[in-house]
Amino acid sequence: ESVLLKSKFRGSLLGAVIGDCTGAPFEGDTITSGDKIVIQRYFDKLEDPEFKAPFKPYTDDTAMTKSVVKFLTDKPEPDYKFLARLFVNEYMKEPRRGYGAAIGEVFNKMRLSKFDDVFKPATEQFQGKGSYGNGGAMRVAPIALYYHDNYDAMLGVATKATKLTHTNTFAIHGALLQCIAVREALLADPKKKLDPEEFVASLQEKMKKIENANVDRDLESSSPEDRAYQDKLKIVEDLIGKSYEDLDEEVIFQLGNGISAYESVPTAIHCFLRAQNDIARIETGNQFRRTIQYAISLGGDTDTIASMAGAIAGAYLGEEAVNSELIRHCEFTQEMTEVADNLLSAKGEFPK
Ligand code: R7I
Ligand code: MG
Ligand code: MG
Ligand code: MG
Repeated sequence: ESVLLKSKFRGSLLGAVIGDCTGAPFEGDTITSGDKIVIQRYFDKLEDPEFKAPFKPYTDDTAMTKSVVKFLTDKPEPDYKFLARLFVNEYMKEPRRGYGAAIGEVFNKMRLSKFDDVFKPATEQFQGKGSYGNGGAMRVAPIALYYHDNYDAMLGVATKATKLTHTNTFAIHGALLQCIAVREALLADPKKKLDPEEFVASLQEKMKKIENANVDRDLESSSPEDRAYQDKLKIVEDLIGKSYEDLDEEVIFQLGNGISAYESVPTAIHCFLRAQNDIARIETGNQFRRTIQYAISLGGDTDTIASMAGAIAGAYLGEEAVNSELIRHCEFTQEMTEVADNLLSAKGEFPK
């Protein structure tokens, strides 16, 4: 039992960092069919034991994910001021890790106010509407792993950890959806074939509860759509099992591939589900690689969508599914394995 959990914790955090590192060179790109061949070769090389090259560096997605792990492992109770400091320290140390264009403002305000009210700066983003970026969702996996057996605590901590930087309802609900997806994947038996319809149905039911609860009524929200993610998940459901020629374009059109949570979290979930089966022009027998390679082949916010899809796939499949050459070619993967183990042992030490 705990052997499986250890493998799944490692798999999920490795998925997050490998998706980030391998996706980052393509961020913002529109991917043509020629580019898909390039991406196929790129992954073939990354899996080749003979291939020598400097590792692929990680970006803000991983920088913030590792801070979230530290927040969970280093304190007996959730301490959001501590998490804010970790985010800011990481950002000050390496501001060129590809952070979202607006988030530096939040960090500067936190620092200048000496972390007085760490939740305030995020509320001031985008004329008080709060950022709808996917920055909350991209770093949420450790919270799903840690709190997988305490669902309500998981949602509470994921909400607050997101609100340090993102207060728009779309960003918060997107982070919760990603968190729930990682948890469901963790709880699924990797030896049994996953039922995509069942997986989506469970997410739909949970998002319905969240979107109907209107706990966020008091939040400033740019567009208070109460069914936003339920509707997106209906599209994810409708896409299951489809495999016609223009499917990628349809996925991009209907689900999106952008930096908003709304246009990336449902897409990441779709990538995880579609990669349960073979995908045309993605030549690999490895489901973990297929998930990440497919996510990148959609273009747009490739590092983040691949990172989120990788975190879900890794939580389902476990560490054994991850090619060791792929691990070797990405930055911070060795450390992330240790960090995953710390996260699991902290869970025993401080049962929150
Ligand atoms: O969400 P965030 O942390 O960015 C994460 C993304 C990932 O792709 C990373 O890999 C990295 O590349 O960036 O950072 P934010 O700056 O809060 O949000 C990202 C972007 O979304 C912003 O810089 C804006 O371009 C856009 N955005 C908005 N635009 C208009 N109105 C977010 N919220 C709004 C808005 O309300
Ligand atoms: Mg990034
Ligand atoms: Mg970027
Ligand atoms: Mg990105």
